[in-house]
Parts: sequence; structure tokens; C-alpha cells
Amino acid sequence: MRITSLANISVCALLLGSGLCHAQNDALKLWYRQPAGAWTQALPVGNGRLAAMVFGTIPKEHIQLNEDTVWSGEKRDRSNPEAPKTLAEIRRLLVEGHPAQAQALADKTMISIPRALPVYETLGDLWLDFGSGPDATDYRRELDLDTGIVTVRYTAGGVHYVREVFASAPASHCLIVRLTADKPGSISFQATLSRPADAATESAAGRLIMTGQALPKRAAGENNTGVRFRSEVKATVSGGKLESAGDHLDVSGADSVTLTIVAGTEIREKDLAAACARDLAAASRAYDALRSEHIADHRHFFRRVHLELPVDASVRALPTNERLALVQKGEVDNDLFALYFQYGRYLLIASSRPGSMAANLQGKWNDSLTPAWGSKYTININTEMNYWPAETCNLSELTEPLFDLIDTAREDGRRVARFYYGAGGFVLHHNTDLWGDAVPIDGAQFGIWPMGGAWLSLHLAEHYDFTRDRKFLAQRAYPVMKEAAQFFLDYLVDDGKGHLVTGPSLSPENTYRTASGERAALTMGPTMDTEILQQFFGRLIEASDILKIDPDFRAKVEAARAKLNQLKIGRWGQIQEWPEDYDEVEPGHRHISHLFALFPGDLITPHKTPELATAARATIERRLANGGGGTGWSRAWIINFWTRLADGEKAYQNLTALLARSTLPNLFDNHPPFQIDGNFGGTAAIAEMLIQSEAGELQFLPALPKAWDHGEVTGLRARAEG
Ligand code: FUC
Repeated sequence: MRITSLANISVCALLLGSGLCHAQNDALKLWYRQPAGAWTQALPVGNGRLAAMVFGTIPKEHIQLNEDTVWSGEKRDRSNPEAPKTLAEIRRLLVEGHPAQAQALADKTMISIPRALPVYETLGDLWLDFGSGPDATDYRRELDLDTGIVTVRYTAGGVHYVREVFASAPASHCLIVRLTADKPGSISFQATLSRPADAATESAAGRLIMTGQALPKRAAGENNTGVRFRSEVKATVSGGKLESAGDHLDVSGADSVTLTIVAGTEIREKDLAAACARDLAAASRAYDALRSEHIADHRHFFRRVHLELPVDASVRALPTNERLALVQKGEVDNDLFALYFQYGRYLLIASSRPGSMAANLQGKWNDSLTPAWGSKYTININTEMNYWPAETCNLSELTEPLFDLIDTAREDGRRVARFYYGAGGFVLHHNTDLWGDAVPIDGAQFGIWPMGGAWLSLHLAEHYDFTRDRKFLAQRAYPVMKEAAQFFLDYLVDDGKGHLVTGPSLSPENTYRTASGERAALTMGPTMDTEILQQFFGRLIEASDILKIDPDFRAKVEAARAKLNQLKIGRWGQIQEWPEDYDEVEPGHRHISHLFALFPGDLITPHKTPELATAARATIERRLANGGGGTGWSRAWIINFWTRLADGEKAYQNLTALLARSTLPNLFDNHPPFQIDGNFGGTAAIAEMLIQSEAGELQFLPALPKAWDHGEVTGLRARAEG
């Protein structure tokens, strides 16, 4: 079925041959027969600001905690003072065919000082030590995606125990742990808070208190600055006794216990003790009231989309880790894709709420002081991928933290545009952090890429596409887009052949080899930059047209857009990644940036640009034939590409590979290590298999694999008619 006019925005599509089926409860649960033996088996809860990983361990429960503004380091100017002096020379070296020299110079003179940004750190750990006791039986640990509650149940010494953990957004962003037993007086434990470093804990009047500072670990000799935090755990006990002693709380002989966990940092609060007291007071209500309030709030988002794929009841009856193990062995479990899809939606609800920071490389779940890539915002693919499912999967409001991040980063971005490039507007490079840092970091082969602001700004345009919220376009999106465009109007240079190009820049993180054998990443006018600008300028022009403003500015953007390079097809039949048809040093490289135009962009479509679509197919095949798709996010991007090429079978094959090769027992994406982008990219891809609405066409079931021969989906969204 193909429908070519745009219709209404809420879409209800029935998969071919479907009957009406009703989701059984277990359809929406991740569940296990054992406690988590590792962090990647624990189960996540979150409300955007606070997050936790629940291990469900006996006899000592471990709940690892995060607060989304606990970052090491500080806001500061890391500009390399040499940058303005060498820009022209770096460009000259590139134009004259000395990319390795250009790159070495850029590495010395453009990369930030210090070279790394601050990192996102764990808040700490809550431990509930139940002491030694009789062995537990009938153990079950689950995360119910429909309620947002992790539940642990077991029987020990003839008593049936239940633990429930959830992260409430409405009740002052607290975490709640509830302990009950079916026999009065059965609950006794000692509670402590700890952190691997840089914190002190104490107990007072039925509360645990932890205070500390997220100190930088990587910048020896640097100022020891970092975000100050405070976390408190308040115990409310029914029956039995509660005592505070030293750094712990002792609960003995209780019937039931509720622990309320709050946390704050100096990023949002002036007086951390007062903030914790305020939040505890706001959450000081009966457990049942907190629980039902949380469920209602969670379902407001979660229940908007329903997906049922073919179910094998005997497989659905198995624990999640066993189902994943079967998929790893080559068994078919379509229903696990539906669970994975809803889990992706769950993870966005839990990690990105209005008022929270945007979902970072690990969403909000990080147990380390030195996480991989700082658990930051890598904006040359990863952060954008986090938000790919937001609009199509009916979670449009959850994009707000991303827009806040752009707003924060604009400030530093203006400074860097002026200082590094003598340009107006704002520029972001391949990473940013809590404070919106805009400088190139890490090394020239990664950091010298000025497209972060333009790519992120496309998300503002996309939000408008799905909402047609004119006020948003006028007040929030357009001013940012205009500033991002202004940068490029000032920054782009003529390539000597009448085209405007970026540079020095690169095709994210890939390296080429010139005919003379020189290896480099830096170049003038990498294909991805041109694609992003084609799309971005196009959206800017449209926006100014819709709003009927800025005709002069629009004319300048139109003129610049007309001078951008066209896509070229290289000697392998592929979309050329660089302006010259260089050899890739790593033909199976994880980044496939030059297919931006296929997804998330829409410059390449099988109907409108069939030759380019064939070249896009050759590009993916070449990457895959050379071992591509090795990281979770790379595989997830590949699935999205196949959906846009309307190849349901290839999409299905790669989705299977995503679960079989790049998914951890708690269904977290595995880069490796854990990185959440693959979850979000995979979720977005499943939606794209079922509905697409780019390039002015609305298509139902555009990439439906044969294996999904029946099922049901409701609530996905499409772009609306203007
Ligand atoms: C980019 C990718 C890496 C990783 C990092 C966070 O640098 O190339 O694979 O995802 O971001």
C-alpha cells in the first residue's frame, strides 16, 4: 500500500492479515529467574532527572543511582588560542593536497586545552543488607514497561517478600523503594549509601545523607572543580523499629518499609539541603497514592503506542535472558522485537523528560566515575540517534531536553564561531557536555567537524513537521535555525570550482587514503556536511517562508544552497564519502555518514532518486561486506537505511543481528560497552518498518518483512500536512 498525499498526524495502521489481539500482561515485561549478577543484567528505572539500576540481589539489594547533572569539571573556555591564526593555513594545506600535514597542524592548534571534556558520573549506590537467612525460592525479578515498576519477589523462611522500585516524575522526581512481606514483622535490614569516591555519608533522624563533589578524574593537575551534589534517603516504617546509627539506618521487625530517595546538585539548586527537604516533603504521601500517581503519569506516555508482532506463546513464557540467548543461537522470536521496541520507548520516557538533561550516551544510567566517552553528548550521530524514535513513536514532548541542550550550547557556540572561524551565528563540533561546550575536542580526526549545531537544529524542524506548532516554529525553532545558518553563510568557502564547502572538516571519524598513500580524516567538503546543509538550508528556507519573515536572509540561504556540491557516485557504485573518490582505510567503518541523505535525511529515496538509492544500497553492502555494523548504534543505523530502501527483509536481518550480537541481558544496547543509542535507533527503525512519512509521502508498512505476516500496531505518528 502506498499513499502519496499527507493526511492526519495520528496513524492507526493494521498489519496485513491481522486479527484483533489483546496484549497479555507478560508481553510488556522483562523478567528473570535470578538476581542481576552484573550491572548489565540490572533493570533501569528513571524519571529523566533521577535514574536507578535495580539488581534484585539477595541478601543485599543493590540499587545504583544517577542524578543527571552530576558531572565532573566545570564550564570553562577551552579554546585553543592558536586556532584563529592557523585556519587559513590548514585550508591551504588541504586544498593543495597535504591533508596529513593539515591534520597535524589542526591537532596542535584547534583542539581544546585540555583535550577532553568533563564526564557524567554515577551518583552512588544504595545498599539494603538483609543479613544471612534461609535460601530464597520462587524468585522472580521483572520490569513492567506498562507501569514503569521493577518488582522483585521471593520466598524465604516461609515468608513471601516483595520489593517494588520506581522513579516518580510527579512526586518531586524521587525514587521509591517499597518492601513488603506477607507476614508481619518480617522485614529487617541495614541501609547504607556509598559512592566509589568523593562523597561522605551520615545518617540522621531516619534519613541517610550523602554529600560530595564530582571531581575530574582524567585531568591531573587541573583545578579540582566539579558539581556538588546531595542525596537523601528517607525511611518510613510501618511496625518494627527504625534507628539511625553512624552512616547507616537499621530497620528491624517491620511490616512494610518505604524508602524515598531524592537528590540534587548545585546546577539546579542553591541550597542542596533545603532542596532535598522540600522534595522529601513533596513525596511524603501514602505509598499507594505515590504508586498510582506514577503509573498514571507513566502511562500517559507509554500507552500511546501498541505493537503486537507474531507471538510464539511458548517462547513468550520464557525469561527475557533465555529468549535473547535463543535469538543469539538463531531462533526466531518476533515478539521479542515488539518488547525491544516498547523498551526503547520506555527508556526515552525514563531518561528524557521536560526539565531534565537530554538523554546522554548511556541515557541516564552510568555506574562509573570514568564512563566510556565520558557518557557525554556525542553529536556526530549518537545524541541525534537517541531522539530518532521521539516523534514517530508518539513521545514528541520528550524532545524538549534536546532543545534545551541546543539552547545551552548556543552560548558557547557563538563564542567559538567568532573565535575559531571569525563567523557569526553558532557552531557546535562533535561533542558537547552539561554546560554546552562547543570547542573541537579529543583530536583532529574526531573533533574538527563543525556540523553538530546544524544536525541538532534539524530536530527542531522535525518537531515542527510532526506537530505543526507554529508558535514553536516561530519562537523556539526558527531563531536557533537562523543562527546556525548564519554561521555557515559566514564560514563556507569556495572550493575553487564554484561550489561552497565546509572545511577543515571530516566524514565522522573515518579516514581516507589518497592516491599517493597519504592517510587523513580532514578534508574540504566531506559529503555528509553537504547533505546536512542541503537538508538544513532547505528547512530554514521553508521555515522562513511559512513564517513569512526574513526574505533577505532566506535569499542568501537559497543562494548558498544552490552552490552546494551534488552527491557523486564512486567507482564501487557507492555514494562517494569525500569529494574525491578516495579509498577508505577501513571500508567496514562503523560511521556511514554519507548516507545521512537516506536516513535521517530524505534527499535519497527509491522513488525520487532511484540512481542514488541504488548507490546507497551499494554503500551499505560494501560496509557490511567489510565487517560493518559492528557497534550497536552502527547496526541500528543500517536497519534504518534498509527501511528507507523499502527492503523489509534486510531490515529484519539486521534487526535480528542487533539483538543477537549487540544486546545485553537487560536488553541494553552493547556498543560494546553499553551505549543507549542502539536501543533508540533500533526502536526508530521498527517504527520506520511500519510507517514512513518523509519526502512528502506517507507510506504504510513500507518495509514489512515476511516474518511479520500478522500483528497490530496503533499510535505511531507521521508528519502532518502543512
Ligand atoms: C563516536 C563513535 C564511537 C562511540 C562514540 C561515543 O565516536 O564513533 O563508536 O559511539 O561516539
